Amino acid sequence: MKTVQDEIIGLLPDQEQYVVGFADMGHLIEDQYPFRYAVVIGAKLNDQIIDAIEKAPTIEYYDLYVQTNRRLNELVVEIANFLKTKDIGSQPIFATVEDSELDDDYRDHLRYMFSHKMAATRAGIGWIGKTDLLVSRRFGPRLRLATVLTDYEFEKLGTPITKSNCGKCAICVDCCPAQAATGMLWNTTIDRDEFFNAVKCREMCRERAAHHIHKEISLCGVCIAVCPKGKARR
Ligand code: B12
Repeated sequence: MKTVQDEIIGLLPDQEQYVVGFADMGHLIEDQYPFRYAVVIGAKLNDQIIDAIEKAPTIEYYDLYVQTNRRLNELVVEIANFLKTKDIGSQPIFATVEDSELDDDYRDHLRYMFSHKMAATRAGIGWIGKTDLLVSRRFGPRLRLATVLTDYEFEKLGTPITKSNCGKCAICVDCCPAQAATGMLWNTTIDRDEFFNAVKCREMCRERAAHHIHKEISLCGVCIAVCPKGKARR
């Protein structure tokens, strides 16, 4: 008989283009959400489009970002609706944060109340790289994430990843146009602000997006493009 987990995996449109993980969030989100478990979905980003990002975002990357968010948002709603048919409580967390959800605290600290990357490390999908990206085992950082929180205890939960696997590689640190990273290796006891300056990153993202694609958005993608973990093996 198919488990709930198998059925969720079956909802993915294409197994080659998506990664899915199941996480026990323990006490990590209990102050914010009444759920303990998470289904994390990663949608692979197109290699040709990512490879074409050299120093700034391209219009093709912007279109991919919009499309991927839409696909992921639809998928997490579909998973939540499926869980509802089984009387299982859940809440989809979208890939993007709407402007209406953002308060002054977010603008000052650039921290949203739910981190997809945290759910992804707990699900065993990957680790946090030196420029604070989720580096997945399958697609490197070339993926966007969305999550469904639930109170259903899945049959097979992922094994959490608690430290970086980037070793001495510092390509993303050297290539970051904002010089936002210190090069320190991540582990679960280190706060983002100890190794990554999100304010510098955001300023550069907005400057480059305005200049190169004429959009008011925080878009860059250089750290995604240069990571050797995600590059297609040719
Ligand atoms: C705010 C935000 C930004 C801010 C701040 C970025 C930042 N690094 O914090 C700004 C505007 C600068 C930004 C920029 C970009 N962003 Co952004 N952003 C977000 C958003 C909305 C929230 C992130 C957040 O709250 N950060 C706060 C810190 C504290 O959390 P965190 O960085 O997520 O991760 C920390 C914790 O998770 C912790 N952690 C991980 N596992 C565990 C386990 C335990 C036990 C503990 C205690 C901690 C822990 O480790 C991390 C470092 O401390 C997320 C969407 C979301 N809801 O998650 C997207 C998101 C992080 N952004 C994303 C992307 C792709 C970008 C850009 C590349 C833009 C672009 N699309 O071109 C750039 C570059 C970002 C970079 N190098 O980090 C992707 C990342 C995908 C990936 N492969 O990692 C996300 C997940 C969106 C998505 N749906 O996929 N972003």
